[in-house]
Amino acid sequence: MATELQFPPEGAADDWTIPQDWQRYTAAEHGMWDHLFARQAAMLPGRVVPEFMDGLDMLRMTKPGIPDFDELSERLMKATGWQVVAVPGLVPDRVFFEHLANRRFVAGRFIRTPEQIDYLQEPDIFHDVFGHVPLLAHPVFADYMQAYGEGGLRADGMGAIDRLARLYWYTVEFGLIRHEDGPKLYGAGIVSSYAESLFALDDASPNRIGFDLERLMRTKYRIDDYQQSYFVIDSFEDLLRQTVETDFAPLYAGLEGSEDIEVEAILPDDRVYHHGTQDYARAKKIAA
Ligand code: HBI
Ligand code: FE
Repeated sequence: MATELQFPPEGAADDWTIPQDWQRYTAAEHGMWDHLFARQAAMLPGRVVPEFMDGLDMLRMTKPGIPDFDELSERLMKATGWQVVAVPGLVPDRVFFEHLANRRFVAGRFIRTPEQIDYLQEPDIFHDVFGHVPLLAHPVFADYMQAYGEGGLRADGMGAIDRLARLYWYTVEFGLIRHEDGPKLYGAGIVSSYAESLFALDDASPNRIGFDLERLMRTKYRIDDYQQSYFVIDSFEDLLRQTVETDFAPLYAGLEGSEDIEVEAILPDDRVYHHGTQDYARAKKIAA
């Protein structure tokens, strides 16, 4: 991850928010949004959890151009009490959790350039808004995101942020969900990426393992490339129940000193949907 600033930059409020300045976007920037949107909208149906497409429709994200956060927040507020606010980039964990705990999703306002079309270090507005916002219109997922924020504030007090960051990474960013005709995508990092939307579901390389909170909190993750393991939740209801019903303090205590699990590992009591070949990661290592 790019280095996080420690103090709000020039022009940002104390809570790190900045104006979106929607009227400043150029035709080229709107065009970039439309290009990325059209590419994902064409390939996601049938691959992404249906509630994601419902959210796109309900929030009128199907209309052309970069969404105006005020319009988006008005609709989102009616649906689940969430709003979208602009920030300059990655914000300190505590600031991030504080916003989520108050149903404010922090989003970048910049959009990637043509050179960055398939990979960029920092989340841009397409990752944050197309990837994360549609499911915030889903009541149960909206509750999960707020519970995550509240859990983050508590974890901060217990020095357990990196445990919780793994939960975020393997659900909100790179999660798969069980569906009658096989696992579907819902993680924002996947659905906002054309190539990873294919890789995460179709490629024989990565593991696909049933969600297990404790196991997942011990599992390392990749920030520089596709994941080598993806975790499949049974439902958003189950994910929310496990999060709000778990007393995290004893869970963190129990994890103290436990060995981290490598990204490619499969454990004896994993519920294995797919035992990956890891061909992709091995080929990358050889090429490196
Ligand atoms: N800041 N703007 C922004 N977006 C994020 O997704 C984000 C962040 N700060 C911290 C963070 N994510 C994660 O490290 C936490 O989930 C732990
Ligand atoms: Fe994200």
